[in-house]
Amino acid sequence: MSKFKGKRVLVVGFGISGVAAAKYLSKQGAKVMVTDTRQRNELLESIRACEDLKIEYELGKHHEKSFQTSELIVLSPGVPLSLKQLDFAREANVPIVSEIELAAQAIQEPLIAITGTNGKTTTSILMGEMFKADQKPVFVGGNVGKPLLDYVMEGPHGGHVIAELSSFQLELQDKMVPAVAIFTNLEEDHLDRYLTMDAYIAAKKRLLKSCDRNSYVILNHDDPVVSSFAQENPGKLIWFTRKNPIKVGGEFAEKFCGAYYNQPTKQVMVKLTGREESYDLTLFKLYGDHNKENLLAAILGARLMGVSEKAIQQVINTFRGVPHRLEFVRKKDGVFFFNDSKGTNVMSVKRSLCSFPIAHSLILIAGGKDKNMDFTPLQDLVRARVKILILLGEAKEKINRAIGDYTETFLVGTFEEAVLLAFQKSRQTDIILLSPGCSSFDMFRNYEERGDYFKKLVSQL
Ligand code: UMA
Repeated sequence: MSKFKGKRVLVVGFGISGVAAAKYLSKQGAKVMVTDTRQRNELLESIRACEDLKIEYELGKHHEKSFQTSELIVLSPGVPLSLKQLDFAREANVPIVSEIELAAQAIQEPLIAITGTNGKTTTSILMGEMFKADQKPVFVGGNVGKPLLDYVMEGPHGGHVIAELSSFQLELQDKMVPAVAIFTNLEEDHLDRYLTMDAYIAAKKRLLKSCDRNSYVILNHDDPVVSSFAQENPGKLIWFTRKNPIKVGGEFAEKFCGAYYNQPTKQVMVKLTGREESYDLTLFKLYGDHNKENLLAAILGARLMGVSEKAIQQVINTFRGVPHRLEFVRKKDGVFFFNDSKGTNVMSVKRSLCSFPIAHSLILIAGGKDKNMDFTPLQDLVRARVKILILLGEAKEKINRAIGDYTETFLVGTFEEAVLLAFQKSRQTDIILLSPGCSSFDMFRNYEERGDYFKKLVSQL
């Protein structure tokens, strides 16, 4: 019998994650109540997804009493732990878990968990493609958009589970023991939720702490914060780096176990056992050094879980990228349009700006909802690479104060104006790049909706 049978469970937040939790628990016989600050008419999609289940709703507001009287609370990742109603639950000793934690307790298959500030979605999807190319069953979910509980409900595939995990999802993670844990990089993000960078890093580190001695821990040697995790690593340490370890020298070179990019030959070299493998990147289509890092991490995860060299090379040759991450949209009158709507923090904008050959002039469209970010680190790059900066959204004034003086800058009111102005100001071979550096929630439901809208406007030009 399910341990949830007859239990009064409160699901907080009724988005993608909350719907999966409500469905799963209801099917397990729990008495599920869902609470969301949004009104019924704003949640119709979620309600429809659960219409054949017996679920109670408390919408428009979170009531303290429901938090006190439940036997279990499942918190959506977007709901902060500082929500005051949760204090009533804590006082009443009601356990608070996440959808990810519920899934981790049910998943029996090897779990490959991927976290970091940037690159985790591309790494997850790229690695998933490698498994598929090798005919190995795989589920790719988590922050990438598919709840892990969907996998549990669909029934096990008997393969591997690749989970992209955000800091929000890791905050309540407790019992998961990954077969592989990957840390792509750690840079400033979500400082509207975490008061300090240390608090953000601590949330990410929960993944490291959940590893045991059998877990493979894959760290980015080129990232100072991530590489410092090696000191606390409980598992088997594997590195990836864009530099040849011989150049780093010392013990790192002698004992190197992992993957690196060999610039002169344009090859990825992998050394996990005595034998060194190489992968040719001549046909690899993704722009930017950061995508080489994502590829290195994906190859390691796939190889450690038994994916063949042939399947990996096949994916390297054919993978065309992930929507909304430096996605090529269209060439119109000699001008190239790229959608990087997933660029929701300053470092990801930086990476995207660095990804294009210097010969192109860039017109950057940025702005959205600020996450308490410092935009000044973009100053030099904007001066060097951005011909025109077009700002919009809630954060436009703040970004303008930080970087507006470093290139010709325009502030606009709508996306339509932004796209039109960018196109009017462009010349042949220019690149028009949407890379907002902010979340989308001031104007859109999510970054996908923002990116899709940008692509629609571009296609109508
Ligand atoms: N809500 C409340 N009370 C609150 C706050 C929110 O009721 O105090 C409600 C909102 O009204 C809304 C619901 O909670 O109805 C939204 O929940 P959510 O924000 O947790 O979003 P989901 O739709 O459940 O999607 C979540 C992840 N969202 C966030 O972490 C913000 C999705 O990541 C993830 O794909 C999905 O679960 C499935 O795992 C998105 C994301 O933006 C892509 N992630 C951040 C990022 O990548 O930067 C971390």
